[in-house]
Amino acid sequence: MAAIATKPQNGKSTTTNGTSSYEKLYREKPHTSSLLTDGERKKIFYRMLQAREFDLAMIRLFKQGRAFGGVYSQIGNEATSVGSASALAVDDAYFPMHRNVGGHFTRGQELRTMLKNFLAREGSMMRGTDGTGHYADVGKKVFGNVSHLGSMIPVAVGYAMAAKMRGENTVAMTYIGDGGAQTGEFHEGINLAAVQRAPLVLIIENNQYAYSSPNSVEFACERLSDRALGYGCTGATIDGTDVELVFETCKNAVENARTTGVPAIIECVTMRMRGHAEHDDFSYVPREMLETWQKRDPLARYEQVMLDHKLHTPSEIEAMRKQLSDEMNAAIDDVVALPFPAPEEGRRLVFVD
Ligand SMILES: Cc1ncc(C[n+]2csc(CCOP(=O)(O)OP(=O)(O)O)c2C)c(N)n1
Ligand SMILES: [Mg+2]
Repeated sequence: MAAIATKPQNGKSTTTNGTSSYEKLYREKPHTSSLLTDGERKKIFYRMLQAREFDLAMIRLFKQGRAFGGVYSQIGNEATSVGSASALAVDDAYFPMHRNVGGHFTRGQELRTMLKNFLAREGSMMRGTDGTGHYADVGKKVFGNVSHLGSMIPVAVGYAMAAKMRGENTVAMTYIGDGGAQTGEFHEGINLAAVQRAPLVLIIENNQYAYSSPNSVEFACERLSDRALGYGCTGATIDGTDVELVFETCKNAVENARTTGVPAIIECVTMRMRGHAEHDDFSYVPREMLETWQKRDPLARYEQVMLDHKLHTPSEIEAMRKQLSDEMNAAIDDVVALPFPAPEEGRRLVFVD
């Protein structure tokens, strides 16, 4: 009988303090995708800016005591969120997680609709019972997050299987964090998708931490996309701060899933630049680590691309920021004036009579 290896075949040699093999992913010069027109580049940049402004506004509202529940910022995740969502066709289905504000905007969600949800107002898609993005908007094919980590993956797989049975030729895209990727449902879901040839693209947002747990205590394999081999799907680990690289990798995965039914695991490596939510001071994150990742800010990187390619001038970008922030402030003024739901609303639709 062959001896069993006594060392991990492929174990991570270090933690995520800046020296693991993930470090090799980062390139000073961002990728330029031949699949994008300049008009599409500008749209992607705009969505990233919009997502950042939304986050900054929500952080302000939280500090003012005007936002309820957790405020989960996606700062650091804009390239992953917007780049991946931009790879979908309108008829494809989108199952976002809690750091995908940019993806909601990319799917055409209106600012006021988002704010009504996030500020828990009566008449919002979640009827004011929640202050995040758990809504579903069937018309836009956005099926907002199931809170239990991992549980949305089998739901998205089910959608992809149903779409295939109906002959729709659509793809389902969903997300999971580095922490959520360690749940049983991650494994069951991706295995089922592979066996059923269900067109699913699963993005792992590896932002280094699950709440206060670093990658080093979450998994022992080298990279999370290595799992693709074990399940019989395609896989890639990429720099999640490089939006055109994210877009191109996802676009290829989406079209491959559409034509062959083979699902994909795409691990986007980035950094959660705030606490888990705004109540968390994230003092457990080494400050040098944040400084390293600050230099890789996905929005700043793409802003530089806009300038280098002469797609925008600095003053145009400033004007865009001002316009977005003015729109945000006007929308906040309107939405905070709306009533909250009656308390009984919380019990409605929980059980069927
Ligand atoms: C099954 C389950 N366990 C715990 C939680 C509480 N929880 C919500 S988000 C979170 C951290 C998730 O980390 P990760 O998956 O890396 O995503 P990130 O927040 O870093 O984007 C935890 C523990 C939950 N929602 N579901
Ligand atoms: Mg995480």
